[in-house]
Amino acid sequence: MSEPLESKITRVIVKAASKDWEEIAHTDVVIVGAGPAGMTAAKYLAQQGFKVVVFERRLCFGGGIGGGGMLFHRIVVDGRALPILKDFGIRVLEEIDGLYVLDPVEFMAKLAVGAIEAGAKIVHGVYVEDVIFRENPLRIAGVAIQWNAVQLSGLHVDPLFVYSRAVVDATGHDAEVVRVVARKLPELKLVVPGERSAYAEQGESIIVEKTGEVVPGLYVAGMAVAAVYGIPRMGPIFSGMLLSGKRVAELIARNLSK
Ligand code: 48F
Repeated sequence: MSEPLESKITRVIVKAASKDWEEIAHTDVVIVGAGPAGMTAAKYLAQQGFKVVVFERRLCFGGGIGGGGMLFHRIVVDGRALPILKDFGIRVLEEIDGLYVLDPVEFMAKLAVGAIEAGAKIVHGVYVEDVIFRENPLRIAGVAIQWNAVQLSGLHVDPLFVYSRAVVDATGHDAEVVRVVARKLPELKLVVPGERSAYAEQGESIIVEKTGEVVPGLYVAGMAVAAVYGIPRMGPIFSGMLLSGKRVAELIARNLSK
């Protein structure tokens, strides 16, 4: 008797996924969060040949993009982001008063396509709950992961680990990974003040300047930078997110190639 389709579906999915996870277990770069900063970093790293995995706790990508500005279905960037939009094939709908208007749905879809086609792997439904560290000298060497569904259920289930040469906290406004490190590795004396109230022009530029390595092996990009350094928020203008994602990719590529 030939194998019933039901058992074949199960067997094929588990076999293919297991093969994938064997690859994921040891990677070059783990990016936490599939928002604009994380997906931009993923593309620019993967296209240089680095093995990149993005863990996203939700079952979709885009982070804060999808809601536009207070659910009005448009977002904006300034001129600094145009070369990055070009790299991803994202269209500018119009220019109004020096700001370039984008469709958020196209924006998030094409960021994801760009990252995936460059070779990055985006894994949905996975929550990063902790990091791996090594001593002498102290460095971050990967993450502890859990199914987000397990995390939400409150069940006590031990995580699995992914070892990596670099970890990027691109978790947005809460800087979740850096906060865990600040709490669990107190010898680092990290203090995470949280973002400041809105001052869009300042936030847009300081976030890009401060993007980088917080602790050896642990980098921060996007709004997580604002939380780590107490930088003002800027609302639905996304140039800083794209530039921060690209900048963290350049820094990691340089450090890992040394
Ligand atoms: O929040 P998010 O879009 O961060 P970002 O890339 O961009 C911020 C903008 O969207 C916007 C803004 C710009 O002007 O103010 O808010 O810095 O994307 C962060 C993603 O990380 C996921 C979360 O679900 C979201 O999709 N995430 C957060 N914590 C974890 C996580 C975690 N511990 N594990 C896995 N995913």
